[in-house]
Amino acid sequence: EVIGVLGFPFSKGQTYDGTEQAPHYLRDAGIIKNLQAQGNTVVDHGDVNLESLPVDEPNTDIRNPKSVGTANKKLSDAISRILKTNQSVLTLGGDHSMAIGSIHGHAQVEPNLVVVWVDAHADINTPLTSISRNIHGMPLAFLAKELQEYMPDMPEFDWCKPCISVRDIVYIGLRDVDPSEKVFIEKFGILAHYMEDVEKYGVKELIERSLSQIDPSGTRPIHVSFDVDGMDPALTPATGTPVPGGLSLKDCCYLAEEIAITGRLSVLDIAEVNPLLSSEEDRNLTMTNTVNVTTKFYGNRRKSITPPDYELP
Ligand code: DIR
Ligand code: MN
Ligand code: MN
Ligand code: MN
Repeated sequence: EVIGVLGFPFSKGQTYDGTEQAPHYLRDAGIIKNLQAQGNTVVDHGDVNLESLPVDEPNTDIRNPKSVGTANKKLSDAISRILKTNQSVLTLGGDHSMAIGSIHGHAQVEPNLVVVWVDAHADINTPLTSISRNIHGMPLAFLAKELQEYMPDMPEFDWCKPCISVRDIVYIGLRDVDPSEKVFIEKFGILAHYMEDVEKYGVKELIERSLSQIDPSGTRPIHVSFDVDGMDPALTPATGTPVPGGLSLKDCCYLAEEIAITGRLSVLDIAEVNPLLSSEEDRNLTMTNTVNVTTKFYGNRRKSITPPDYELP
C-alpha cells in the first residue's frame, strides 16, 4: 500500500495567516521520513499549486468564497487523480475548508466512503447559519446531500455536487458546537461523540460502536478528517481556534491505531496546524504530536513494530 502525500497550502477558509505554511513545517518535522521508517512506501506529490486572488469579494458575507472554491476544486481533482493510481492519500492542510475538496475528490473515486470527523467543532454551518463567516466551519454543509435545502446558491462551488449523506458521518471530540449545528446534528441524527462521551465511554468503545453502526459489514473506505484542534490545546497549541478539554494523546493514538487496523484508511486530512500562531516551543510541540498521531494511522504502534527490512547486526 503506497501513501501519496499532498500538501494544500491554504488559509483563506478562516482569518489567520499561517495554515498555508503547515505542509512545509510538517514535512520539515519529518512526517514523510517517519512513515517510511515504519515500512511504508511514500510518494510526495508536492503541494497543490494555488495562486492567490488579489480581490475576493465576500458572497452573502462569507469570506473568500472564490479562493476557497477554486483551491478546493484543484484539491478535489488532485486527490481523485492520486487515488486512481491506487495510492491512499495523506493531505497536509491547510485550514479545514480543505475537507470540501478532499472528501469531494475522494467520493469521485470511492462513492461508498465513510467520514470520521475528529474535531472540537462540527463544521456543518451553512453560509446562512455561520456566525464567523469562515468557510472552514462549513465543509460538511457543502458535502452532505441532506443539507442542500439549507444552502444558498454559491456559484464558486458549482463544481461541488454533494456526495455524502449525513448517515456516513461520525464525529469525535466535539466540544464547541454552534446552536445551528446542534439543530442539524439532532434533526438528522448524525452520530456525534462529544468530549463528555469520550469521558463516559472511552475512545475504545466509541470507535467500535461508530464503525459498526456506519459500516456494519466492515468494507467501506474510510476518510478521516483530522482537525488538530480536536486534540487538547496543551498538545497542539499552534492552531487558530483552540478549545480546552480535548482529546488526549492516548485517545488519538488509540483511534489512529484502530483505524489503521481496519486496513481501509483511504484518505487522511491533517487540518488547521498553524505554525505562525504560537511560540517556537509550542510550534515544535504541535508538529511532534501531529506527526506522532499521523504515523499511528499508518501502522506505527505503541506496542512497537519491526520494520520489514530490519536485520539484527
Ligand atoms: C465555528 C468554529 N463553529 C465556525 N469552527 C471551527 O467558524 O463556524 N472549526 N473553528 O474548526
Ligand atoms: Mn481554519
Ligand atoms: Mn476545529
Ligand atoms: Mn474543523
